[in-house]
Amino acid sequence: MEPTADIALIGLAVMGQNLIMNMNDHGYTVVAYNRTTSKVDEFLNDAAKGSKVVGAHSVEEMVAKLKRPRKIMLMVKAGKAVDDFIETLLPHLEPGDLIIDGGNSHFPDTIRRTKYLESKGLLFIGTGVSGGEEGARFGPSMMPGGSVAAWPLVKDIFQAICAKTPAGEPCCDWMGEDGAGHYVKMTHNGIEYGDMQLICEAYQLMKEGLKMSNEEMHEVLTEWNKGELDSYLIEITRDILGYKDEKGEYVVDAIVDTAGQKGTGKWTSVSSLDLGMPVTLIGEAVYARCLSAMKDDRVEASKILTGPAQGFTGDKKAIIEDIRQALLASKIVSYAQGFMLLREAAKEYKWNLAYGPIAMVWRAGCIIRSVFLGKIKAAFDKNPNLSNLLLDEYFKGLIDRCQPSWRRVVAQAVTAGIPVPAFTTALAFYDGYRSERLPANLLQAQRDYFGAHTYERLDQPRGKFFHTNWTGKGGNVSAGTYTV
Ligand code: NBP
Repeated sequence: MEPTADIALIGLAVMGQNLIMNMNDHGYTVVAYNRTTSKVDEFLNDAAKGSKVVGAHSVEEMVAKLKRPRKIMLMVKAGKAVDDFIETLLPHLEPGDLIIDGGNSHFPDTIRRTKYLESKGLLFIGTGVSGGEEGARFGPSMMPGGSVAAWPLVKDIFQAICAKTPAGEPCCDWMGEDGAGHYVKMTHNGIEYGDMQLICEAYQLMKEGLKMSNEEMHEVLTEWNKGELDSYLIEITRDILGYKDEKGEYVVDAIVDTAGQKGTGKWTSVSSLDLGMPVTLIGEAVYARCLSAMKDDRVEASKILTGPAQGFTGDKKAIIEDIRQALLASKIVSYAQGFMLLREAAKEYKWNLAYGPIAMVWRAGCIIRSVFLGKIKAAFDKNPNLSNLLLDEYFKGLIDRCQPSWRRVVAQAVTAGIPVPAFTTALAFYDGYRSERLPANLLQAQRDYFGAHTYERLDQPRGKFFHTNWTGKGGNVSAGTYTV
């Protein structure tokens, strides 16, 4: 029988099934396969009933149904399952065939898999897919990277099924070599952690500082979502704050205050430390989840440790506007840090990342989609070499405008004893980044004092190192320079 299918998809859980139906809607013939093959029949008799989707009950059958070069997309649990499937597929494929991993894989795995499969004459793509179930079904944001020669093979399919910006541009573009796509997706998730934490801090300030009801906060977020903060996460928070159960009680109030995490925020923070990039807001967002998870300790500590008892003072409406502006300014810092990380990763891993297209890919379909990302895209379109988002005219103007509010909110929160780690770290970063001189001169002196680590001098060329015998007891031998 002549092979007729355009692509195969392995992994019939929520993401896989929805992506298949999305591809089907766009005219592609998809072969569906799953480790537990009974799920193939369930799918064909349920969601895929009446569609062009064909099933396979073995890898041989699946491969036989595919047009050459074969394109096989994995939507399985990240980690060992991906490696196991690659090994299972290998004997059935031939040079030029393509394996795509659409799961949330860690980028070093994607780098390794690209090299491995290319060494066997095959092509590999690791693609971030964002937007959850609904995104997969009706248009996700997609971030593919891997074997460069693989992109033309899937470009049409991916750009057909992905989300589109309000201007109609596809939210899927080639990110770069080997792990670039999964790195960009990881950074997306890290930024998502930051955005969520910032919104939670705004909520805490209104709830604890201003003693506002859910209904009042719901109304405030409804307003926020009409302006500069217009985004998916503000929209769902608005809806959550207004949501009551069948007994007429707010569900949000019944939820235990311990946050879960699946690791992509941690990966982003670890990578930022590896690359020496101060991505402080995402780091604080990860730690805030960790602190929230220490519920029993916090309950104990709350009975022992004290803090100020006061709420906020001042005009409520003005403070709400201050909170909105503090949120916006902190968000700018978070995205500036995220793009700093991408820039450094591009250098380290030799990826040719394009920042405007990355902002465009995140503009719709994904969890961090927002009007704000349109402004980021415009900033990078205007200057593709922009070294930091904070230096773009539009964002500089916004920060200038929001700054007084931002400082007032942080000061009020600190005075009232309300924890706002993301708001405060964003402001500290901003103040650090704009400082010509930081106290690291003293730090270098300390390092030289106890470890003879040497320092550079302001009155001498950079790269020339000096050591002082601070106590008169040490020798003049200095430690070798090294970077940690
Ligand atoms: P899951 O992450 O729950 O994975 C389920 C699929 O993996 C099933 O097809 C299952 O087969 C297969 N699988 C497992 Br579990 N262990 C396997 C193994 N050792 N060997 C072969 N297959 C194995 O599904 P999902 O939520 O649809 O997510 C798929 C991927 O997409 C994941 O990497 C996820 O992180 C990523 N992702 C998910 C979302 C989301 O919102 N859910 C969003 C974005 C990205 P079985 O049926 O035989 O058990």
